[in-house]
Amino acid sequence: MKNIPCTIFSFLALFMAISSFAQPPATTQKINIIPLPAQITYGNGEYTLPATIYIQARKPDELKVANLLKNLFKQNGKSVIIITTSKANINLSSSEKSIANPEGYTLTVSRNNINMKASSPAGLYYAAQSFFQLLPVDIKKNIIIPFLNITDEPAFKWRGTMLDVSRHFFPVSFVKKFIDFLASYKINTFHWHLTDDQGWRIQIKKYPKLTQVGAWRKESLIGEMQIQKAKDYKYDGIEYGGFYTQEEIKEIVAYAQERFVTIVPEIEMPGHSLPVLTAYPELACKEGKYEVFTKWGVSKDIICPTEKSIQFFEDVLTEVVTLFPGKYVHIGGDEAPKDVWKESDAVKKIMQDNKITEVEKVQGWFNGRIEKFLNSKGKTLVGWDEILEGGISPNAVVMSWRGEKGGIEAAKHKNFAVMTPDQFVYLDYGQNPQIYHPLEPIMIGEFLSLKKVYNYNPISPELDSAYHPYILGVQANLWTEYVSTPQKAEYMLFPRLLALSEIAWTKSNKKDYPNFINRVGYNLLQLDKKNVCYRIPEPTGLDSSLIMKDGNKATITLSSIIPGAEIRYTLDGHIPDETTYLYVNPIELPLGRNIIIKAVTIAPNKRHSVPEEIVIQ
Ligand code: TNX
Repeated sequence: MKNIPCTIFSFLALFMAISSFAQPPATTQKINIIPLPAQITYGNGEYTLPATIYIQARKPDELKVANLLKNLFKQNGKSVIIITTSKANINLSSSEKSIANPEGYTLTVSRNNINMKASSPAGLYYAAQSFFQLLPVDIKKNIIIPFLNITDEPAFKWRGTMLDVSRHFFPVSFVKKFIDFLASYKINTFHWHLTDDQGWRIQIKKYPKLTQVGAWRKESLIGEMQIQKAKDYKYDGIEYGGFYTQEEIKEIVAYAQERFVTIVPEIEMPGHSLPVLTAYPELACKEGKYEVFTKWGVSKDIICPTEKSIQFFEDVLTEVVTLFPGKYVHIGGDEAPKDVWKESDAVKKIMQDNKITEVEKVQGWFNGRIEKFLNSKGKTLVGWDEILEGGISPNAVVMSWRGEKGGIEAAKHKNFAVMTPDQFVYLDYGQNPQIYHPLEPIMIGEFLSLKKVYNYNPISPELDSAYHPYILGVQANLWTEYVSTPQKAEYMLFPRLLALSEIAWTKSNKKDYPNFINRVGYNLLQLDKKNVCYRIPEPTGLDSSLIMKDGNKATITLSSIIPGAEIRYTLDGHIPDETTYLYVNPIELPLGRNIIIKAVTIAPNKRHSVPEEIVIQ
């Protein structure tokens, strides 16, 4: 049976909230901020917040941060008074001219008080995010924070995460929770993949059929498509869909702005656009009846690049740019096979009129038209790396997904690029080296470990330093063919999103994986407080390189990165649970008997990891 993560999780969380919570003793508590700040120095001693906490704030943005702190403290039984004079326990300032980077900040905890300083509202907000992570998991008790001095600023400007809401639709409440995730880890860009073959998800007033028709598919494919033969595909027979009204979009945009997250909307063209053709078949090169895709993959039916289609997208984008205040608009551009274009008289005519000799280049011409329009609205075009193939303008931003090649090529042409190579940052890839593990939920057939995300450096060694400034940053993508619920999305995001935040924010010369995973463990406990269905990491130690063999015995040392987690194991092939052996001390086993040892982590929230196993020979 497939493990459906977290179905009972909300009950457990409720239970945990009222029961005593396992947490590391205060003495072992370290500084666990993710992403790791640029610089931390420690003092000698600790500051204890009093029962009534005074927070100083003067300007409106300082007051906003003060209220964030106040809400958190009040929910935990503390009283908070916001004042404008400087005799407070916590002082906030967002007009500290000496802090050059607008997203940078300082945070000091000293004998007298706690100070958070920045030169802009965003920086102050990030100081507060770091402060939240300094707090103990249980802040109902005394809040004791070690004396320290943090000076921090980001490595990259574009720290992004993409959510695909086409393959599966996510409610407004989850989109907001997703934005909260980004904000907590200082990820400032939410790339919102709003349209694809399987559903159009944004209301466009001029073209109501886009959502009346295009937001719904007749049914969905069952199971992992990549391991089935096309003739065996089965469908569930259940109509599926949904979309965001413009009112909802405005609400989400405002929500993101409050948290210093910029939304980059993506409207795919000319490929991945079956809902457009279903609603408005006159935009196809070939007459016919089109259908919103019910399976995954790439459709050969793409939009015909005619004047009518260009007008259509200009109309759509006119509404899009009024909804999203950010500078960037993503037009997709990936996976657009030209089979239909090759046969089309309309495309032949476009090629003649514009002296284009290869059909592939027609996409470049089409993108150019759209880009001109976006530029006229003050926006910058972003596209997947396929946009390079048809030729791009000097202003377009390339999102490098088929490895790093596209990003490197773009930067060498002095185009800005965002690195999002699939093999390092695709969070729809599985988290178990055994891809089709029976206890993992269904997912696309690739493996991407936490460590691999963490070790990725967005600045390729192939790139000469003169081009480094063209790498705007890095982004993780959550495609959702196999991610049908918010819980599953959380399972795929965490803990790997923590690694993404760190490679986006922290300079790469600070890389230290053991230090990172310790901080991850502590952060997972904080995620419990937010009801997040993260994937429980397996125990470490069942790796042949870590097992000590000596004479005729093997010694196995197990550990979990989650503070307060239990490890349970079996030696008889059964899946460990609460009733099997509790790991206390290193396990000694005789060699030469082929003993299978299986172990699971049982987190303080009572959820179990997938078992890890090895045969001791
Ligand atoms: C490729 S990444 C796609 C998506 C899929 C994804 C699955 C990109 C620009 N195109 O349409 O969802 O792979 O991993």
